[in-house]
This record gives sequence, structure tokens and C-alpha cells, in this order.
Amino acid sequence: MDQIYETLLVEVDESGICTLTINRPDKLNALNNQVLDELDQAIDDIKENYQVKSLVITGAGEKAFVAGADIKELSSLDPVSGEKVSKKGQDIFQKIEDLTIPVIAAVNGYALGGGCELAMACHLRIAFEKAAFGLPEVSLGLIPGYGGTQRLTRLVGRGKALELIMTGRQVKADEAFEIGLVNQVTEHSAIDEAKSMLTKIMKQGPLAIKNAIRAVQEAGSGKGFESEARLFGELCGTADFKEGTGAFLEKRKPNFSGK
Ligand code: CO8
Repeated sequence: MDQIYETLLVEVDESGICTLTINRPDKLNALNNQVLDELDQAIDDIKENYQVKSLVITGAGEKAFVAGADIKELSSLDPVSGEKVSKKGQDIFQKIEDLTIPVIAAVNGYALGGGCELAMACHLRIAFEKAAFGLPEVSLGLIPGYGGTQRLTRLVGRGKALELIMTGRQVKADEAFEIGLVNQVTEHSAIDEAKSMLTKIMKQGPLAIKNAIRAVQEAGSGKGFESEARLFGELCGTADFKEGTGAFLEKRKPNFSGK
């Protein structure tokens, strides 16, 4: 990755795992305009970089993943600019959700407001045991505006989503796991656990992983079953399918080419 960012750190390791770190630790990695613009650019760069096979998103420092949108910037919004900024953030987070490489949020600390919304835009979430999640926007006279009302409802159901949004209360990692907001809680490093999970995922057929993400994305769209059948059929024409089934029948490990 040649691009230099001021508010992000982006590294790709030899196995193709890209780690994107929101890097404003003195402001608990709050998402200001610059972070959002750089995140947008970084996701475009990642999409174009064939060496990147999977992505971990995390926050710098020990205290926070991301403590939300930058409240100083938020405070000067009016109805027109507010809607615009909300839409901008939604579009960037949707771009993350639409990536067809696996994306894991490694939540090392506070994931509040826009930070919780960013974590929810990732395909999976792994939380350090001391991490805390919450959508406290109502305490600022706002509602979540980066997709939180929609993604939290999808993840935890309508009743629990409304409870968390209307009270604004924080949930610790254990409770977040119990309600389905996170996939795994760890007493170790969330980044290491995320990389370990990605390493397992990356051993599967890459085209199958891509189509699995695409099919799940269609859930609830009204075209989910149709898309699943199409994406399933598409995979039946791949070398990876021949290799995966052949390896099973020959009692050996598959060696996928991604073709
Ligand atoms: N925005 C700006 N600065 C922040 C933010 C934030 N969200 N969070 C923390 N900071 C800053 C603090 O101001 C402080 O800066 P400084 O040292 O210059 O005073 C520094 O980070 C350290 O923070 P604290 O001293 O507050 O650290 P504590 O350990 O005492 O507290 C908390 C940690 C509990 C996380 C506390 O910082 C906090 O409550 N932060 C705000 C959390 C919050 O309300 N987040 C939601 C923001 S709203 C939002 O995300 C809306 C998203 C949708 C937007 C839609 C489009 C416009």
C-alpha cells in the first residue's frame, strides 16, 4: 500500500492480512472528517490491491477502538449538513460491508456511537474482554447516523436494539457476545484473535468465501434465495470446486487456486 495517511495506519502482512488502524489515540480515535475521508480512500485502495486477502479494522492505543464521531465537529451541524454527513458515513461503512474479502473488527476498547457502527459494518467482531459497546447518541440529542439503527437491529433484534439506542447504555464484551453483537470475546489481543480467525478462513476456497459474503449480503432483500442459487451455481464452474471435492474424495487437504 503506497498511500500515506495521517489518521490511519495500514499494513499488509505476507499472508495477505491487511490491518487498518484508526490512529487518533489522543482523541480515542474519534471519527472526524479527515478520518472518514482517509477511510474511504483506504477501502478503495484495499479493493484494488490483489495482495490483500482479508482485513482487520482496529483502533490505536489500549483504551478505545473508536469512541464515536468527533463530537466537536458534530456540534456545528445543521439539518442540511447533518443529513449530508450522515449519508457520507453510511456510504463509507456500506463500502466496508460490501467488501468481498472477510473483514473483522478487532475491538480493543470503547466502541461507542460511530465506533460501534463501524464495528457493525465489519463482517465479524472480536472483542477484548474489557471492551465496551454502545450507541449513546440520544445523550447528545441525536440518533445513530452511520447505519447503527439498521445494523444493530439486524444483529440483535428490534427490542434489544431499541433498548440500547433509547437508553444509550454501554454493554461490556460479555453481554455484547450474549446478545449477538460480537462473535467472540478474548482475554488476549483482539487483533491476534482476529488474525487467527482470518488465517482459518483464508484456508477455505477464496471464491466460496467471496460468494458466501455476497449471498449473506442479500439476506432480507427479497432476492436472497435467488442470489444464493446463482452464486452456488457460479461456484460449481470453478477449479476451486473441483479441487475441494476432489481433495475430499482423495482424502487429502485441498490446495485452492482461487480460480
Ligand atoms: N469526539 C471527540 N473527542 C472525543 C470523543 C468523541 N467522540 N471521545 C473522546 N474524545 C476525546 C476527549 O474529548 C478527550 O480529549 P481531550 O484530552 O482533548 O480533552 C480525549 O478524547 C480523551 O477522552 P476522555 O478524557 O473523555 O476519556 P475518559 O477515559 O475519561 O472517557 C469515554 C472515555 C467514556 C469514551 C468518553 O471519552 C466519552 O464519553 N466519549 C464520547 C462517547 C460518545 O458519546 N460517542 C458518540 C459520539 S456521537 C456519534 O458517534 C454519532 C455517530 C453518527 C454521526 C452521524 C452523522 C453526523
